[in-house]
Amino acid sequence: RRDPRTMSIASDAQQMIEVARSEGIETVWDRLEAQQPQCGFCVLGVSCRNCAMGPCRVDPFGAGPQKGVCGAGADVIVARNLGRTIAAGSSSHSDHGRDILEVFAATAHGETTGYRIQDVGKLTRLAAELGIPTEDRTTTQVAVDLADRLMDDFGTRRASLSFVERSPKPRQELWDRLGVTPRGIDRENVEMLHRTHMGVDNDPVNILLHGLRTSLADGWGGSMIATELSDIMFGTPSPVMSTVNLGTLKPGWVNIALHGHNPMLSDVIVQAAEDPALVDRARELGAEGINLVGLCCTGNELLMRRGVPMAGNHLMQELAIMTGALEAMVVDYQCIMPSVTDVARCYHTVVISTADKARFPGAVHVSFDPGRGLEIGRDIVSRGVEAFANRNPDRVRIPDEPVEIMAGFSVEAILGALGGTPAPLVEAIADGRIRGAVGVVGCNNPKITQDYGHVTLTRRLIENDILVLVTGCAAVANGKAGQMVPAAASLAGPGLRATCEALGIPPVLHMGSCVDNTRILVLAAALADHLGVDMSQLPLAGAAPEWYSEKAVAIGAYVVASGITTVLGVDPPILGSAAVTGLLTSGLDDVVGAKFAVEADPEKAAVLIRRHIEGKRAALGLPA
Ligand code: NFS
Ligand code: SF4
Repeated sequence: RRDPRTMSIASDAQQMIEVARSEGIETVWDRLEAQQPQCGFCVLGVSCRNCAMGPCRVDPFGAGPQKGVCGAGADVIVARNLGRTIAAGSSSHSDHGRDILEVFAATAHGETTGYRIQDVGKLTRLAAELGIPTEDRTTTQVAVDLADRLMDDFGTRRASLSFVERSPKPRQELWDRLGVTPRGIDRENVEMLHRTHMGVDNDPVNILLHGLRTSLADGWGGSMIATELSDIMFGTPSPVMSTVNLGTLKPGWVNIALHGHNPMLSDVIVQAAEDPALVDRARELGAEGINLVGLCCTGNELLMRRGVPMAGNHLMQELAIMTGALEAMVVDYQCIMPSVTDVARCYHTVVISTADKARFPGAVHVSFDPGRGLEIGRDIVSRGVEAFANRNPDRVRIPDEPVEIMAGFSVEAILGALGGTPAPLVEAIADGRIRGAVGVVGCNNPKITQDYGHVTLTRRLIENDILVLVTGCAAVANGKAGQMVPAAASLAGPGLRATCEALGIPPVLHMGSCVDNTRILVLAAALADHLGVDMSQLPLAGAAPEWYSEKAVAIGAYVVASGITTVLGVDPPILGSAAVTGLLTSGLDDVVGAKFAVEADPEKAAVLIRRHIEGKRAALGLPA
């Protein structure tokens, strides 16, 4: 059997994989093995089931059919598949953004409980930025107008999304010239589905350009709306200490894991868990209290804003239940494996689904309604508390002690730490103390030893004086490895180390959940504007060493379309088309000033990124 050390570098995961085996419970790694060998046509992207004349596949070796029934060759099929993947990812993040926007609008109209405008300053700044009058007006009036304005961004009434204006002028002009300026968030996604219907857009380059536009509608649209309005409603993050890994579960306590993505649910649950009546009930049942932990991006949202401990990233969701110490797993949507209800059946854990658009057979469904936010939050926490009575203490196995992590680096917090302007960071980059910055983002994927890609790449970058910005599951990986506390500055090269020590910050900054990758865009735009250049000229890069999800593809596409070269650690299913592969990994550089690279080995990816950053520095005339 496979050695658990080849499955994850994290000791909590390794120990729980052994538990899974001894209990005979199937995990994501077992199912990946059972799927071998995975379909070679699909791996290369040359299979199509877009219509009922198919399904079709193109023979990558040239001996069999080179066209589908409709006549589509490998280039069109690969481009169409990629386009649909981008649309699915972009739609996921943007629909999350819409959910936040709807709750924000309802809150502005006084129709919710448990929500309020927490960051009035940010509301006012955002409104002013978008030309909404703020003087002599109430918070409510401004919020209503802001909600209206952003609702328009989802539809077809605008020629360009509101936040496109935030990108540097040369980038906006480039997007206009290429015809990829995003017009409406829903519109670009719908248009992608239209274009990839049989017999519509049969030009792979044209499809891919629209793929960039679709992704930009996420990065500078739906996701950015999610981030900005979450900050306004739940607070803009500022540096906070917390803990991470499965050791955050506490043996004598009611443990409730909040898993999924949208902070609008988890935020009211945090409020409900402080309800003295529920805490008393937990004590009555013999527990010491109620312990909330996060998983995946909901966990990141709570960690960033409230310092809630983080139980783990993507591949930890099944293992968290196997600790036998989890009373409830509360889920909303995205990245929640259907298998969690199967694992929960072997324990006393209640899985509670909350989003009407994401139902899980085997879960208890508590339909979320922001009009009764607090009440529903209490109902959910109470179900977790009652489940404590069913816990079997003999089956409780919590591996490891938690590790410390510092989170909360919003752009506002970073600029605040620098004295309100990007100047000190720009100077540190300009004189070479910091060589550049890299966003290490994205998922876990069982095809890669869990966390190895994130932790190794990040380590090599900081050792070489490159500041690392992390989000999503990449952030959790680095946290578990102890690379996200101020003391981790000692792991960094001398220039980065000195800067971090002077500011009291880690060399790896937690910027939030995956929708919060938009914070990285905003920071990149601020640096570019400060220097009077485009983002593509900056010594920056992106990396998704262990990506798995469609959302990650949309993120990669908008990061590249924004001018930041991105390295993937897992092959995207495009290699069956030399034309598409060539465009993405080389030709795109001449079009948007950035491209994709694929490198599975994080040691080699680090070298590739360092070379790229030094190249950008040289082009700007910065010291070697
Ligand atoms: Ni991002 Fe968050 Fe994690 Fe990947 Fe999933 S949790 S939105 S998609 S797996 S980083
Ligand atoms: Fe086959 Fe063309 Fe239909 Fe795709 S769209 S399934 S390639 S006939």
